[in-house]
Amino acid sequence: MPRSFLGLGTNLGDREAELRRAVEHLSASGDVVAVSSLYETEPMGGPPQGLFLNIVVELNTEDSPEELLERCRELETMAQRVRSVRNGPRTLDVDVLWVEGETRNSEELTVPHPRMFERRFVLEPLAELAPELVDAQVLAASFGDVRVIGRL
Ligand code: PH2
Ligand code: MG
Ligand code: MG
Repeated sequence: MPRSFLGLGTNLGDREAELRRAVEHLSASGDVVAVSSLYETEPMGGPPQGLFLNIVVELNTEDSPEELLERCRELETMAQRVRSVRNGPRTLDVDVLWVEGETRNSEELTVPHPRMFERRFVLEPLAELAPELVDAQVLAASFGDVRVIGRL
């Protein structure tokens, strides 16, 4: 079964509850195989804003990148995400990071995620679940402070 990785982030509302709800909803499909540690992370880009919580979730699924994107959007809608400022505060952001054997380059969807290799808030949790996907030098050169604060 192909491996896929989603990145989840939140810095508005009850951040842990948002992540827990999203993981529970994903898990209902039966294809969640791993959840990273819980990271508190420095906001990268956008206006001055509060610290994020970030995790990476691994799925074993035949879902296409487009189907995964649809699942991500459904989770964001459930979290009543409002899109105003680019890279601004959000109750929940769910991104398709990497899908085994698949690449996309469309207006709607770029896979692997185009900015994942510069963001420590993605690479650190991803490296926990799939160290072979994260080059040590790329990780060392990535940006933003992150720290593990526990597990969901
Ligand atoms: N998401 C962004 C932009 N900046 N910074 C952190 N720490 N965590 C995020 O999830 C995040 C961000 C765009 O989606
Ligand atoms: Mg994002
Ligand atoms: Mg997003």
